[in-house]
This record gives sequence, C-alpha cells and structure tokens, in this order.
Amino acid sequence: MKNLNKSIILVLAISAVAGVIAMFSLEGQMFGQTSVASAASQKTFYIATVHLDGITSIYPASDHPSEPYPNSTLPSGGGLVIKKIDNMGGWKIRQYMFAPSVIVVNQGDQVTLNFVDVQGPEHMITVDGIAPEFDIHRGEMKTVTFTADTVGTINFWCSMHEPNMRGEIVVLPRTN
Ligand SMILES: [Cu+2]
Repeated sequence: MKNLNKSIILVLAISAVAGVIAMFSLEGQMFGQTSVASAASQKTFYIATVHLDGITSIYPASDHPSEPYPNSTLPSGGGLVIKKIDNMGGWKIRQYMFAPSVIVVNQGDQVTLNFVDVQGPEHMITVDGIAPEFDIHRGEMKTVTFTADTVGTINFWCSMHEPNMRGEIVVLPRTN
C-alpha cells in the first residue's frame, strides 16, 4: 500500500512538471516570437582568423591526378599566396579569411565581436569607424564592442592579408 501511494505521488509530480513545461512553451509561442526578435539585444560573435589550403602535386598519385604549377598572377597583399614547388613536386595555394565573414545584427543592438587568431601567426585588424587597427597573435582573443546605431554595413579587414581577408557587419533596421 505504501509503495502504491509513492507511485501515485510520483505520477502526480511528473504531471505537474509536464504541465508547467507545457505552459512555458505555450507562452513562448504566444509572446516570444515577434517581440524578442525585434527588440534590441546583446549579440556576441566569435570571429576566427583562418586559412584555406589547396594542396596538390605536379606528380600523379594513385588517388589524384597531377596538377601543373599555375601560370597566373594573384593579387598582391598577402591574402592569397602560392607556395613554390617543393622537392617532392608538391605545391599549395593559401587563402586567409575571417570565419564568419558576414555578421548580421539589428539597429540598436549591443554587439560584441571576439576576434580569435586560430590560424596565422599575426593579423592586423581594423573595424571601420569603430576600432582602429589592432594586432592579434595566434591563440589570442581581442574584443570589440559597440552599439549598432546606423543601418548599413560596417567593413572589417586585415591589412596583412589584402585584398580578400575582409568581412562586413550588416546592420538591419529595427522592425518595431
Ligand atoms: Cu590577416
């Protein structure tokens, strides 16, 4: 009999918790969607410095065809680099970039950008009109905070890896 009572109490307790959860999710559906999405809020992003490497060889391998060393000129500035053929016939192309490179916020948002140097020993980063050029070394994180006052785009870039290590913050109008 005691065990039966315990079981009944347990079932009642579970039902009560389930009911509370259901109430909260219903409230979220009724009030959460539009008001939360349009209100100014704190938005935090982590932006990594990364590079893509295309690695190949002038010689064929069992699982890959040979690829001749390219006969073209890439833009200067350090953001796109072709490494010379090594003594095994291998060569590679590297592209530096930010990940992510496009950030979307709403006007009025308090924005925190945490730049983290994951790849590349050093970068020199500017956030246009917000943060003058600062350097960052691998393993470091540097933080830029601002309020997104004006609708439009804010560019950021690395002067060591032009012309392609660039990104933009898109500030959309408030919808309320
Ligand atoms: Cu860079």
